[in-house]
Amino acid sequence: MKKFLIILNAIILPVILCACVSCANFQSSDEGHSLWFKTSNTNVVKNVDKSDADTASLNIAKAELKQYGKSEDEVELSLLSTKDKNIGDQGYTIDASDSSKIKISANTQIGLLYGTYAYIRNDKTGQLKNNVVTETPSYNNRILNHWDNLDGTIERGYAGSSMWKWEELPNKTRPEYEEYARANAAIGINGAVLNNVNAKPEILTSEYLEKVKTLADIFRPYGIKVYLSINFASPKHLANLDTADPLNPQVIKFWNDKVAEIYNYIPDFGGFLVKANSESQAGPQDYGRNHADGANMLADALKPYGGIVMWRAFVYSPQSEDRAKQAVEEFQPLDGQFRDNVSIQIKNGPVDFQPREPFSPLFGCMNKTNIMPEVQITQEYLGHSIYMAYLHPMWKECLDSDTYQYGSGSTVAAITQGKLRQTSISAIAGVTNIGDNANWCGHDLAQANWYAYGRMAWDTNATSQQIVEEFLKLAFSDNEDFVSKVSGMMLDSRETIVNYQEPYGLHHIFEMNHHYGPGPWDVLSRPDWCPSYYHKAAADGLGFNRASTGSNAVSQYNEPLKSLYSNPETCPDELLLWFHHLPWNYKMKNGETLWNALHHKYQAGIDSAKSYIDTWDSVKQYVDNTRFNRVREKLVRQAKDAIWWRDAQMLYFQTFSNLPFPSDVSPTQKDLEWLENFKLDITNYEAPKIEDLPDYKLD
Ligand code: BDP
Repeated sequence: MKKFLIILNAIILPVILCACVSCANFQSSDEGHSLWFKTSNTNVVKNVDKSDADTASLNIAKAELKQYGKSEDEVELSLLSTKDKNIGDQGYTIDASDSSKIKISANTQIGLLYGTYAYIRNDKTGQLKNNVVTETPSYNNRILNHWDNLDGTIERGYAGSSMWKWEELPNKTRPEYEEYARANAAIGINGAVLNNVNAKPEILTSEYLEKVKTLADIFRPYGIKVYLSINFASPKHLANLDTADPLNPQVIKFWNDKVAEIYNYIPDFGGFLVKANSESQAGPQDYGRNHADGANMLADALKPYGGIVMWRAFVYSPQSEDRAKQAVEEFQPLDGQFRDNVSIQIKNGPVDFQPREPFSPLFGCMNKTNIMPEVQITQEYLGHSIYMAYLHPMWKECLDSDTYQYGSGSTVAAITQGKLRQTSISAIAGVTNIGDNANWCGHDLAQANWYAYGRMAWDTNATSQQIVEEFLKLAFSDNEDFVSKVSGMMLDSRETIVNYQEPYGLHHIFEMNHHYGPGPWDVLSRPDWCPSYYHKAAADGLGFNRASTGSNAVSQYNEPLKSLYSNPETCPDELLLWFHHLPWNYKMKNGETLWNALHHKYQAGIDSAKSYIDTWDSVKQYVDNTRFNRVREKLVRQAKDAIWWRDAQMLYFQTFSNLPFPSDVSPTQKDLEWLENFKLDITNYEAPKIEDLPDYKLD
């Protein structure tokens, strides 16, 4: 018997233990639905009493701690009776100096909820410090923009259909609504614009407002306010007025009445997001008025209730010689004319969410107007839900950019957070990548972008590395080998996409119908929708001349950037062809010709994309099979696409450069004629099917 026990100890137990250790590395195969919670069992939280607004958020916080296995003796939540100014109305203090009795305190319930999520996150990811930490958010309003249409499609959405089942609401709700709210609260997101910026007037009918109210009621205990995108011509569609002129008394009355109705349904409604006079949307310019006239009319209607207007600066017209200049041209002259409850919502770059753009110069030239950044979480220009692209480095590049508006240190983040001048709105917006797919975001690793957006909006100083490591530990595994390998490839992924799609400042060279894959040759009805408008490939070279000899877009930047960007010798390599048109044999800083340097960047992109497959294979043991296989299939496709991009761009450019491919790059697999004739049959509401993509081989 004893002998048997010894054998058991020596052989069998280690095997069992070993099996359990490797079990611990595996997540339950829930198709990634549980996001950063590791378990989709949310019953404890769902079943808490949320009927009383004064205790609902606190009850959720308590339930989260319970679900995490902590008693009230181990972690104490205290609502401060004397307000602590340093904490504000969203912040919290975590006192972990005594690890047997953690104290979380805040001025508000929602502060306690955020503190609870932060405590759990820090504890799970090994970041809990044995001291007292107070945290407040970088931006007060951390908003998701859903580009969801009322018919269930999502503009530029690649994770299925809209989560909002309008046809079922308000009578039927889905568990996902609350799961969504919880997932957001856990990363600090506190606002959601529910519908597409290309808005249908119907969203403002009472029928829809009742549905919106139902969602708002579910989100409220999690601290999430609801906002709506509006169609500027709504008074014409909904009230049969023959105008939507913002100075017309009947139009003003329409909006005042509508806003009163909305607040009747939703007392804490956040406000409106407006896309006006952009891409055929109605706007004040249709009536000879300007953006301030339009925004202020809406702002006045919202003001008594505390609502805000987020007025988008995404404007361009076919007449403009350089689309990149138009936002500054239209908005800068209006600086100081906007109400204090208006914020101008500015895309990170001056064109349109390209894999790399310089920051929009509009961030550095408004002195008396609230402005806020808009980033894109959905991967419209970065491979939809097929490419692995961790986007935090791209957004942070913009937020950390120095505009020099008030001297050195005038970063986009500091300006938009109101650190350098008086502002009355502190907000940031991110266009979501969420749909009704079981894993929410299409690509399992694209959840990292939703996560990173929330964490960044809360803390703009957190590094890309810290955030991706947190995500991987929370959503996959905290195994060190796994985290270091996968975070490495994710941190690198955006630059890899820049390299194989549009290196050295090239931009907007997509198949223009759906923005997936290359289309440098595309010809469309509007010149500013054609790739050739942006790359300007010709016998004499490549790139857009935005220096003083060209469109002079450089003049919209403050010194020293204006001089730096003006001269190709000092312009950063990564923005070279954004600002300059240069000969094919232009000598680059590294001594290569432009032609060869382009080749080598594409090749670097191809090589990195291929290497991600090996990296992923090397962590197979830490990932459940479902997610492992799904991600792998996409990584393989991404590497093939990298070659496709190179073939298309460089063979097309070769028709102008007439130069040979260098001998040290991998061979092309398709010819130009084949590539030009290849067409993907998809709309701007879906990602392509992998089997429909060009047949490429990886060696
Ligand atoms: C572009 C998209 C388009 C959006 C537009 C916008 O291609 O679908 O409607 O931005 O931001 O990137 O309004």
